[in-house]
This record gives sequence, C-alpha cells and structure tokens, in this order.
Amino acid sequence: MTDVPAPGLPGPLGGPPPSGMTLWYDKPATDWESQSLPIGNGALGASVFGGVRAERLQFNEKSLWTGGPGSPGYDFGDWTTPRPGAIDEVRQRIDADTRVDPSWVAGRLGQPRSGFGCYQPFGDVRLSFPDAPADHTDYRRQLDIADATAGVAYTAAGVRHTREYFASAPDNVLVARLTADRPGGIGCTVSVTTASNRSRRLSAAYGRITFRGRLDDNGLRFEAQVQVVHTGGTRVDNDDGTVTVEGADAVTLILAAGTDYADDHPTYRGDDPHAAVTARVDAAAATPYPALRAAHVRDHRKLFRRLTLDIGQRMPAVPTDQLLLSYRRGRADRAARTALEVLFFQYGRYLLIASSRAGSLPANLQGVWNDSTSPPWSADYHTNINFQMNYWPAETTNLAETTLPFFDHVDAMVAPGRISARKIYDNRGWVVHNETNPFGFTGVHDHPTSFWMPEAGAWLAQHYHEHYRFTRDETFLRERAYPLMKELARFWLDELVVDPRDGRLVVSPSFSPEHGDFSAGASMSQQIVWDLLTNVSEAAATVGEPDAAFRDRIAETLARLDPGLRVGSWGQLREWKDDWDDEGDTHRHVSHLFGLFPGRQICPLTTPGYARAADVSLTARGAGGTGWSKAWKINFWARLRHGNHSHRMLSELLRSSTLDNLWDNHPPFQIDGNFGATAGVAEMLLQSHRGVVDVLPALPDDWADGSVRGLRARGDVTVDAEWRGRTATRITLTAGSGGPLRVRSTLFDGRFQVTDRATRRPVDVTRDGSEIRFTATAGHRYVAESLARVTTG
Ligand code: FUC
Repeated sequence: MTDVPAPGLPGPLGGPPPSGMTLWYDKPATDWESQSLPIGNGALGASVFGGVRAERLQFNEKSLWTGGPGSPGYDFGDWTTPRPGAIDEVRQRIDADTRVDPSWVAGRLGQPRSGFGCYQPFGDVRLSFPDAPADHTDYRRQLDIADATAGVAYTAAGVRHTREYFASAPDNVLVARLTADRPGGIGCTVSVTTASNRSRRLSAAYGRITFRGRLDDNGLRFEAQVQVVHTGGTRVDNDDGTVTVEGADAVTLILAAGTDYADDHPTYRGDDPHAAVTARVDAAAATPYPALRAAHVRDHRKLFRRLTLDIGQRMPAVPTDQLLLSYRRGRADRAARTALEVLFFQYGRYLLIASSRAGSLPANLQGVWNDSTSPPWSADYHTNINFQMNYWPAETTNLAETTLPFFDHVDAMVAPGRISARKIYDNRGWVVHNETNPFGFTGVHDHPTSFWMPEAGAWLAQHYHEHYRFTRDETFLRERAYPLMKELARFWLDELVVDPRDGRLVVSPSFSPEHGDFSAGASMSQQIVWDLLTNVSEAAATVGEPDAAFRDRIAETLARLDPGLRVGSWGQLREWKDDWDDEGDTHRHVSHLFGLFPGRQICPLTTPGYARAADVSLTARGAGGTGWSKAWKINFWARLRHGNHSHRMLSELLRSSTLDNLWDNHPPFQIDGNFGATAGVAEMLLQSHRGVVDVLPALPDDWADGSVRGLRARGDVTVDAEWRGRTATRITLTAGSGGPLRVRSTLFDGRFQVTDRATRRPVDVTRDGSEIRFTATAGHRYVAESLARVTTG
C-alpha cells in the first residue's frame, strides 16, 4: 500500500498523510446519510460532520429503542387469541390450489404489528466556535480505518486546528480531542441536543454535561454524560446545561451513554444507567488522552491488522468522493480502481468491528448509526437475509469475536421464540419470523409479502454451526450451538408435513421471501431446513448425542425431506416446487440460491447440474438490485467460481449503490451491503464450505497478481496466498487445530513442495488433481510453493 499525500495538504493530525486505509474529504459533511463519517465501539456509535464553526457529532447507543414492554399494545408478535386450525386451513387451501394469495394468508395468520418500535438517535454533541473566522484553508476531514480514528483539520487566521475522534471499546467511551498549534487557541461551547420524543433533564457542573430522561413511548431510561477536560484557559458551566471553554491549549471530551435496557425476556429492563455511565466517564476522564488513544488503537489494530490484501492498488491523491466518482465514470486506472476496492473491502471489516463488539446488541440494519426517530425498517434486525448478511464476513475475514453479540442476541430470542412456537404453531422448539427487535418480537405481523418466515431461526443457527466449523471450539458447539440447533430441529420435526403430491416432507405454508406466492415447499424453505438438519446431525455426532431416538428421527427426516433442488423448464433452479419462475423476473431476493450461498448444497465441483441451473437463474436475475442484493450476487458468483462475474457485481455495487462515505445504499443507507461485499471478496479469494481449503477459487482478471494474508478457513486454518497471472505461487496454512487437511489450488497442478515451517521438513502429501491432503499438527505452519517459481526465481 502506498501512502500518497494530497498535494498541499499535510496530514491533519500531525501524523502520516492519508493512506490507502483512509477515507478523506476536503469539505465538511452536510448530509448525515451520505457524507458523515462513522466511528463506533459496538455499543456506541457516532457520525462526524466536521463543520468548522459548528461541529456536529451525532451519537447513538445500540439499546435506545422505542417499542417492546411499556409500549402500548406490545404483544411480541404472538397471536393474542388462539386460532385453532388456522395453519391447517391455509395448508389445505395450498394443497387444493397449489398457490395461494399472500393477502388471504395474512388475513388468517397475520395480525397488525404493535409496539415493535424503532432504533433511536441518542443525541448530538454540538461544538460551536463563535470566534472562528469565516475563512479557512487546507481543510481535511478523514476516517483512518486502520487506527479507527476520525479527524478534522483546517487553518484559520494562521492557526492550524485539529480535532480527533474515536470510540474506544476498552474504555467504552467516545472521545474527542481538540488542539491548535497556537497556545490558548481554542474557544468553544459544548452542548447536547436530542429529539423531542422523550423527556430530558440537562445540567452542567464541574465541566460535566449530564443528560438523562425517558423515552415517551416505552419509558426506557437513558443517560449520557460528557466531560469537558481543558488544558489551559478557562471553563464556565452554563445554566442551560452547556459548557464554554475559552483560551484553551487543548480540550478533550469524554462521552458515555447507556439505557436501562437488558436483553432479558420478558421485561427487557436492567439497571438504571446512571452509575455505569458515571463510572465510565470518571475513569476515562482520569486517564491521560495519549493513554486512552493508545489503548483504543491497540485494541482496534489487534483485530483489523489480521488481514491484508494487496492487488496492486495505489491510492491516488484525491478525496474519496472524487475517487468514487472517477470509478463510477470508468475513469479510474487499475491502480486506483483496486485502491477503492481494497478500501471498500477493508471498510466492511472496520464497520463490523465498530458496530459489533461483545457486551452489546449486534449490528442492526444500520450497524450502530442512526440519525432518525423513524429510520427505514426501524433499523431493526431483518432475519430474512439482512441480519445474517451482516455477519457473513465475520469468520472468513478473521473477526470471529464480532459474532459474540449475534450469538448473545439470538440466544435471547429463544425464550420469547418458544412462546411464539407454542402460541402460533403449537410446536416444540422456538421460532422467529421475518424481522425482530431487541424486545423478543419473534411472532408475526400482517404485511402480506413479508410476515411469514418461520425458517429464520434455522438460518440464524447456521452461524452457530459455522462458528464451530471455523474455530473448532467444541465447548461452544456443546454448550451453545448444539442445544440451540437441537431445539430448532424439534420445531421443524413438528412442523414438516407430507406433500400429498410426492410423499416428501415439506414446509407448508411456505413463502419465498418477499416474493411469494404461498405454496408448499418453496426452495428456500426446504434448503434452510435441510441445512439445519444436516448441521444438527453432524453436530450430534461430534458432541455424542446420547438420545438415539432423536438421532434416528433426524436421519429419517433428512431422508424424506424434499431438498428444495429442482431444475425448471428454462434450465433455471426453481424458486418454487412448481415450475413458476419467470425468465424476466429480476426480483432482488434470490432466495432459491440459498443452497449455493450461504448454504453448501450446490457446488460446481460436486453438483454441476444444480450449479448450472443456479447460473441460469442468477443470469436471469441480472446485475441490478438493491445494495445488499448486489452484495449477495458477489458471493453467489464466487461460489460458482466466476471471478469476473463477482468482480462485476462488486463494481456495480460501487458504481451505483455506494454513498460518498462508502456506506452501502439500498437505497437508503443499509449496512448489510457493506458486509455482504466484504464477505463476497473473501469468498472470491478463499472458500472452505466443502471441507476443502480452496485457494483463489474465483479470481477476476483484474486482480491477476496479488497477495492476501490472514483469511480464515473452516477447520481453524489461517491462510495466506500469493499469486501471479491468476495462479497461486505460494500458500501458507497455519493450523490452529490439528487433523486432516484438504487443500485445493491450481498450484498443485504443477511441481510443488509443502514444507512444515516448524520442523523445516517437507510434508508428505497425497495429491488428487488440484487437491492435496495431509495431516496438520496444531500450531504448525505449512508453506506450499510452486517449484516452477522456486527454480526460476
Ligand atoms: C428485506 C428486503 C428489503 C430491505 C429490508 C430491510 O425486507 O427485501 O429490500 O432490505 O429487508
């Protein structure tokens, strides 16, 4: 990566100039959605605007939600009165008519949603600089994703002003630092403002602004405190709850925020946030700024630096919005194109670290960032693709820790989900449908084309099984993954019915997400249930499930289950059991390809017929769609081993579905596309879903030479690779756990050697075509090299 300073613009914070891992702009943001720059520590998020005379730091805390207990009419989405026979009635109609109108079904199985709530903005920290001259020069606003610091710098009246912002996970605070290169050069008033849908009390004392209240809707208590720490100059605490500093050399702001939310069914309330917020601000305010910063940067780098990608990128000396524009217009050269692609890939990793850390809720539709009291789709957890997509890059791009909030939140769905399973289906196990909130909304609403998705839980469970496959953490499998999956399996054992048409077990009513109609055995329903039962049966063997009857029941069910794979009249993979697909349909959901990605039923190497059909379906769906839909397609094409198609989808996403701050644009902003794209790039470089470490399965022509370090493969393997002319020349495999390893690469088509770096000895491998097998020892590093390269130098 080459660091190129912009002409005439020094690095704003006195450090190195913006690098390939920096988003930067030469103007303040005026629009939150497309321009503000996000920082976050999982629980807290902030969007930086960077105004010169008035700065706005819009901030969030993940648990500040309306809805749920306390909100009028909240019912968890469960049927408020029993409806005996309702599901059977729908089933019978489906058996009779084959396809049934969603509105008719919603009339029987749905109910109006009430008290679901919305993710809320917490407030804005506003800094006003009344003495700042109107004119300034050398303005820069930036976000360094390698260090997770945002910054603003400008020169006014001969003084260079800099501001730095970060969200520290170790200290759980947001930090702002204002400096100037002339002593006594800083004067500003700090205030906190908020939305009107809440009560609030604002006070300032000893340089600390305290702001607390309750949401009108559900009475949720919230509190934020901002400590203003100044070096030099004077400070005044104003009666209106603001703090003014004059003539200071430096000012540090420390902000903590919290609510009395707890992810505990049925009340979802915990302690008043006051004590914890106070303690966090006290501790951070007593820590010198350099120490706070160092702890934050160390913490971020530990995760972020695990993976590097070099595809020949060279960051040009232009602001990020201009780079994006030249990419859109096809005017960026290869070095600049790849610079944006690598930055975008790594930005997904940055955003995941910033919006998903242990101890708070998982990343929602907007990660942790939100400026609206009624954000799109409530900024909730959509479980028919979006929530899952958020976590697709977590394991593959070496950020397994970021999955913890996901697992905590899904675990917390089980208690309300059991009630929904009983009240709606009279089944064992648990269920969640199309979308959920932080308050255990596991039931249904009545929007005809998006209320019915009982397979969502089984899809979420896939992440548990994958976490085990990537980490080989048997304790996790035994104590968390398997019990959760087993309970879901019980739901499906109760729920599957015999299809009178062919005697196979099917899901009915079944609804291909947001597309429909209602039918029996839509492909996605079947593929997800296949995935769950297959994973449960593998996990049962690993943990030694003692209940033989349960094991047998799973095996019998899998044998009778319709797997949801059928080729249709125009060569497509059918979306429904019947041949209803329309060749001209470009719907954004490509649900019937679940078995291709994120599932593992369809693969060009093992099921070429279905892979061809998936290719036909995908080609028909086209290269358009919403942001997340394009991101999904990067992954699909990668699994079909079509690197150029994947790359085309990545380009489409950057060209027409990416905002200037590189947030994914559905439209509107929706973060899943960022995460899905990062996952897609990883999938182009490495796959392991078949139990084979498959190196460079889908390289595009544009990335002919390069290297990657730190990708993760299932089997607890860390993979580095170097390639030239789209062929791997060197692969390094670090085995976290021991055991048999299968590796596939075109490197093995020619002469090669594999060396164990620990013993410095060649490794005995068995080769079969492009695949080798050997037994790895835990902790050892294995290097496979092409001998062609070694001998010719
Ligand atoms: C699903 C999608 C929409 C949107 C919403 C949040 O319902 O079909 O496109 O992404 O989730």
